[in-house]
Amino acid sequence: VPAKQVSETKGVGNLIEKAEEEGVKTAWHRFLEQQPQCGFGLLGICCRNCNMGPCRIDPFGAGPTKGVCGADADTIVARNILRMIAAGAAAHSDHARDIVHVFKGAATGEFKGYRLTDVEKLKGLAQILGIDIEGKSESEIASEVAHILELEFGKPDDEPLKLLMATAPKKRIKVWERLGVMPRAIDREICECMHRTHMGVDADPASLLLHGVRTSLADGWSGSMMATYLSDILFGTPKPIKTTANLGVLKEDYVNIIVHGHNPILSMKIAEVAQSEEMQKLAKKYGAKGVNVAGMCCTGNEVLVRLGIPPAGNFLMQELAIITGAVEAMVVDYQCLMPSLVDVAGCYHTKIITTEPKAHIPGAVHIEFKPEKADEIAKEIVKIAIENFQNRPKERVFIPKHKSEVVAGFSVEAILEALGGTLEPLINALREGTIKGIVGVVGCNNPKVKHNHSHVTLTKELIKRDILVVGTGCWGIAAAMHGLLTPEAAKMAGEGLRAVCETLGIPPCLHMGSCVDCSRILIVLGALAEALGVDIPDLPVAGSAPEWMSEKAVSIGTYFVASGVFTHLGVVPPVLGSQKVTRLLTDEIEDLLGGKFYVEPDPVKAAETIYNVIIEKRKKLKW
Ligand code: BF8
Ligand code: SF4
Repeated sequence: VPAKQVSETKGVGNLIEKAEEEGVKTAWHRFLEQQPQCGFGLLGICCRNCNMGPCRIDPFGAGPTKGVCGADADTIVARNILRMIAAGAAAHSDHARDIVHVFKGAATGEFKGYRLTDVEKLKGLAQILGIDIEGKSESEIASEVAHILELEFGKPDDEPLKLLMATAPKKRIKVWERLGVMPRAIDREICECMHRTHMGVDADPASLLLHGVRTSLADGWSGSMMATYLSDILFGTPKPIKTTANLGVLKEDYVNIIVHGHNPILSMKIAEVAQSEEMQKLAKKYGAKGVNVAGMCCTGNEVLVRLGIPPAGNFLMQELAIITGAVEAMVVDYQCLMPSLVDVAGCYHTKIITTEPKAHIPGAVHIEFKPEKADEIAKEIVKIAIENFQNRPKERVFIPKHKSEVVAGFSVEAILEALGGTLEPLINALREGTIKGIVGVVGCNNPKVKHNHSHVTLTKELIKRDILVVGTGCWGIAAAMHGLLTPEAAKMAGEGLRAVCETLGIPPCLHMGSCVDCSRILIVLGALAEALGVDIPDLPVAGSAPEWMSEKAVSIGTYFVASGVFTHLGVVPPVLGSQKVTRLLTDEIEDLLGGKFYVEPDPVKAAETIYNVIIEKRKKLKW
């Protein structure tokens, strides 16, 4: 692997070289081994949905144009995309289900390790859900909220999702009603995706994609929304918090524990327990100066925005963290965990600790995390890490020293506070053109793209054009590692945005949290639209996933589009095998929903186009 060229981020190249010297493979090596990747797969025209297949469509029309059952490229591509949306929505929403469970246990007092931290937010949520809170205790209110939210998953009626109705703007709801895509229950829409894509059910690409829209709406405006709301209530609503990011946050003389995955239920506990005096003392007994917790991926974002735990890296850096030789344990829950972690850890002393009944990795140590015994289990895990410090081969440790300053934790509440309590100053800045627009940049890393290059380049190009960038997920960590999340980064912004940031003391790019926190972006969009009396497609805003890879990103992209947002993808989705589906997603869907997908791998060109779209929208608003 050309180590110095695969990433934009300092330290990555050095660790890839270290990996090669030590005979360790990373995602980049395996990506090369996979070349050339299957053309049918890339175009989305292979189907394995029944055992008459697998079937492949000849993209040049010289070979078969239909599968054994008669499904053509349009049907196959649409079905495959729908299954991606189903998986993405399932991941976000199942995560939400686990949080509701803990929220309920915290409310009743059953789960002693958790409590209701943000009671104001709880009351606000209860009220928008139509619960009368007068004279009720916190615990009663929370139990009623939990009851409504539990039903979001599988309520049997055809009424729309309650949380969506409570949070989405009225004008949007009308659009969805007209199209017949109002989601009824989260599990039901996901289940229906599987049913429709079973052999011999829905063959119409438009009908399939519309159900994809419905499923993604269930994710964004209910599943993910719920995960964000309840995580805030349990662990506190994020406020701007300072820390550092990149591999340099690992400490040579300390026991290093990395929390990786998505659910804060585990990571918040590990962070809390690791920082306890008892554990710090124990670490000293084993010859370390203390215990140091660092984050990876979205659970890293959860503890970053609430506790200021420094992220050691984003998705493509999970193996590299182990390759430093300085990590005693990587504690994981679910999603975005490379099974290779165990192989890499096998070359060092690192223990991979899986904790979720739904996410085992062969070769890992499995310690099941149970919320009723949260403190005990977290302690057991932290102890394993501490005891493992003595096994660290010191001569093999190499921690790149790079790290950047970060200010993260811009929840909607925090943004409002920075603005002085209302959206008015932001709306005025937008109207006057001091800020031209707002773009939500989100999503993963993908070895098809130079690591973090598209995230960073696109972001810089946007802020240069006076566009405020907000975002989540692995983008947030990329931006953090590249110094884009500090108030000083305002110097990289255009004159207008720079002045606004300097007045408010905020960065030109606002880190809003993990991927389920894309729901925070939806709330901002809804609030802006309602304040201006327009619909989301009228706003000078856009979305982008410059380096996306996961099925969750497909669901997010789809609910952005369905919410009326012009959405850029920096990596080509597997749809090009069907002109019809490609046209639907990148063009015709706009007439129905006001948003559409735009695919452009070059981040500079993408920024230019996004800017032009925003200027067009401004013109229509007569701004
Ligand atoms: O949920 S951005 S690589 S860590 S999928 Fe995964 Fe993508 Fe990172 Fe978070 Ni989101
Ligand atoms: Fe082939 Fe149709 Fe079966 Fe798919 S569902 S594998 S296209 S026969």
